Amino acid sequence: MARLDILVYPDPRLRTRATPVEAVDDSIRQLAEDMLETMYEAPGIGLAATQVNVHKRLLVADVTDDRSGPHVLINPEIIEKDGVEVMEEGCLSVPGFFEKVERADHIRVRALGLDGQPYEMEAEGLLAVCIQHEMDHLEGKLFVDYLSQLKRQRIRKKLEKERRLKPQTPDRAPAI
Ligand code: GNR
Ligand code: NI
Repeated sequence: MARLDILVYPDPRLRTRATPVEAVDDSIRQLAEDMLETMYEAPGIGLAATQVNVHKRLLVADVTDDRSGPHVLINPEIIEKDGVEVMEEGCLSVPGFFEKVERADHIRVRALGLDGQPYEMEAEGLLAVCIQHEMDHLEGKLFVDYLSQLKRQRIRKKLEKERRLKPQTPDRAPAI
């Protein structure tokens, strides 16, 4: 098990469109496990591979209070959506900001499970919102894209400033 680093807006890597998982193998199962650990530790109710800089179509979610409802969705597709829900959303890649976003409140999703087998699930309320939020990440889309340009720019500027004030962890070790 490993905890992964989460990219923070406006990191351009969050704009990458993820590609389908070709084979559900042990490396994918390990990634899903690491993503669940990272999500629970954060804590968050969902996490898309995009957020940990892996640009594959995989997401995890658990909207329960006691970590009793983990979902792993590989190559997810929404096959039905219904109704409208406005919910205050947050994002681990946009820390500290919460804004209302409108989404479908009932969805039916087809995905591959950790065994590589296709399955379908229905979700409503918070889980439906969460899965739509995660699937947006896989398209390089963030909840701030639904806000006004003014709000989005305010958020971007505050997070850029926080990043400048924070000691930087280099992507690779410096070559001395
Ligand atoms: O932890 C999270 N909470 C949340 C709340 C309302 C709507 C969506 C979410 S998802 C978010 C975790 C995250 O950033 N996933 O990409
Ligand atoms: Ni998010």
